[in-house]
Amino acid sequence: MCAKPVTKKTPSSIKKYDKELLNHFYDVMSKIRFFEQNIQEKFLAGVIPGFVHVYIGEEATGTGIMSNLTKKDYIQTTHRGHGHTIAKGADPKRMMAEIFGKKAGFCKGKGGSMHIADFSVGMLGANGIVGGGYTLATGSALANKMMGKKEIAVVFFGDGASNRGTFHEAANMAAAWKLPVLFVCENNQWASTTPYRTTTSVEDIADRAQGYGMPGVIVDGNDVFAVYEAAKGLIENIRKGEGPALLECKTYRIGGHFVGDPEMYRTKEEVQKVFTENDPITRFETRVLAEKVMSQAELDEIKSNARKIIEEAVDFAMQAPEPDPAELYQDLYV
Ligand SMILES: Cc1ncc(C[n+]2csc(CCOP(=O)(O)OP(=O)(O)O)c2C)c(N)n1
Repeated sequence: MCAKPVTKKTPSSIKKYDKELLNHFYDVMSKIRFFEQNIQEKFLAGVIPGFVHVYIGEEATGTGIMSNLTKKDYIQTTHRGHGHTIAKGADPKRMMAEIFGKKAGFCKGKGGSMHIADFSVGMLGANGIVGGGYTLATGSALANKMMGKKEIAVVFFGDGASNRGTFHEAANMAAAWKLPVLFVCENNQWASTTPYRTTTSVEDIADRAQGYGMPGVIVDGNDVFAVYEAAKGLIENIRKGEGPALLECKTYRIGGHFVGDPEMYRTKEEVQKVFTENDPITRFETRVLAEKVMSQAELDEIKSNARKIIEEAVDFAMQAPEPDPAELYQDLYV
């Protein structure tokens, strides 16, 4: 039996961070925010087909974790996976084209928002099936172990998904076979319209790590520095062959469950309070300026470059050709 989960605190100082990593954190979080804001706007204008779930408010978790990975490490993400995919290094133009249903998209426009994959950066797939990623990530970690590779697999899931049986099956197998997997629960407090406390038997989802004999860590998911450091420690141990771990990032879903959600189940004041007091991007800006590790001019330059890249991705997707109907039945089986 492993010990109770520990809560990893924010570093007392960020002066030791090198400039490149600070710039990277801000660049990735800004790109994710602009990407999602553009998606919201275009979806509500009726330009994007299907259904979209945005990652606004959760940018620090994906960014902090992915900053510890290489392109050869694998990730599996969810229906809310645009942010993870950007943070893993996928091209925003091809992502945007996929979401717009265009031929230039990662899946030739046939997958859409919930089914983007880019194997070239180790992004094995988003998944419309809640809890669909655990066993795939565990399988890819098993493959890596059998082939003697040092790369790991990371699977992202929500608080709602933590109650699926697939979590328990994959966690047990990963722990029993000491597979190189990091289970990352992004506890954004909501599963669709349901607050997690009404459906979940434990106070902290990280408590479940003990049941499988793996380390569990809890971290403030809106603090990119805390997430980065918590993930770093766990990933170092996973790479050494010590087996899987569970990281619970406490965050908040600032957007509705899906774009267009009337959000009858919570108040506007609740969401506004989080946005005002706990937005991960504002918190980053406030901290780097207070500790004088970045200047306002540097932040402005990174932000305007990120905005330009995302606007170019939108233009690319708007102008990209539609898929040819004759290709409808191609690529269904591989
Ligand atoms: C197996 C399965 N059950 C139900 C759904 C419908 N559904 C889509 S998202 C969602 C809520 C997921 O909540 P959570 O795992 O906390 O992720 P979040 O949306 O908060 O990121 C549900 C129930 C589904 N897609 N797949």
